[in-house]
Amino acid sequence: MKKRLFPAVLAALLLALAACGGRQLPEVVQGPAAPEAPENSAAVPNSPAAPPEDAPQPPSLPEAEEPEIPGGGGSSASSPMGEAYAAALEDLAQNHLLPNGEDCGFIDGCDLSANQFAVYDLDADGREELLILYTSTYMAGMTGAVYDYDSETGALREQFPLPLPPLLTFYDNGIVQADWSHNQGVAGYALWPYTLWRYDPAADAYSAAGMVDAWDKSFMEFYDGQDFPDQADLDGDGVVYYLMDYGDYSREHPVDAEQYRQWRESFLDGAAALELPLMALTAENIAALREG
Ligand SMILES: [Ca+2]
Ligand SMILES: [Ca+2]
Repeated sequence: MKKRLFPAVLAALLLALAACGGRQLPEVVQGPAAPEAPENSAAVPNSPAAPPEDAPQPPSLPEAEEPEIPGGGGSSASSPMGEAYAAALEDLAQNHLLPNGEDCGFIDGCDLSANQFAVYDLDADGREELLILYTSTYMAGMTGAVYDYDSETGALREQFPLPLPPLLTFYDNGIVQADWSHNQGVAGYALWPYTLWRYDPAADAYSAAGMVDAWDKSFMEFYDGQDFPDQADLDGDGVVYYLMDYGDYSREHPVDAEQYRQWRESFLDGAAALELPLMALTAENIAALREG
């Protein structure tokens, strides 16, 4: 059987390229074994069965902006908070340590400036958080994290209960879409699975609101002991969705596109994605945080 490049691997390669500027990362970026694929559904270039143009693309990191607007709003500059964020970023750039002291697993030779940060009021609580998107490491170690500054203790506090893959979209109503680092199931090109997180003002933290995966029949008709659930595919497009509570993965209850749309809208409610002032992790950009 012809070897197939799975979306999971594509995303992994994409992240690795983003992290290391084309430097080859061998087995470490490929993740666990992916399911077998039909012979003719290859995603390699020039394949007759290449995905349609409107198929979801493996997630990628957005481009960092030019460094003329450090701080993304500026009010943190020269403040104790800006100083604390700058110190944390220095520790990240120089010692490869996250603000919680964890080692990032920096891979020698990776381009540090491919990592990104932003200082921005992500949760609309009136204070700017520090967002870190760290990719100069193995797939499993790539991290997206949000830190708030505690003005009483001077410490940084993580706003997510765990590190996430650095594939985050922040919406202006406090919802965050966190794309999974792997698309190893049978969603094919219909959907990139993700978890939605919701900001809780009372806790000043994000909590998981739900997650979604899909099954694309054109990708695979039989999987994991199951036939594709045609009875749930009401619109007949060969795609069904699985709406799940966080941490409770199950393919027991397939639904169709309309129910998925309603589910997503129940969280997003017309919210718009924030355009974040992402900066490359460079000494200049960190210094600019201090200098204001
Ligand atoms: Ca905030
Ligand atoms: Ca369908």
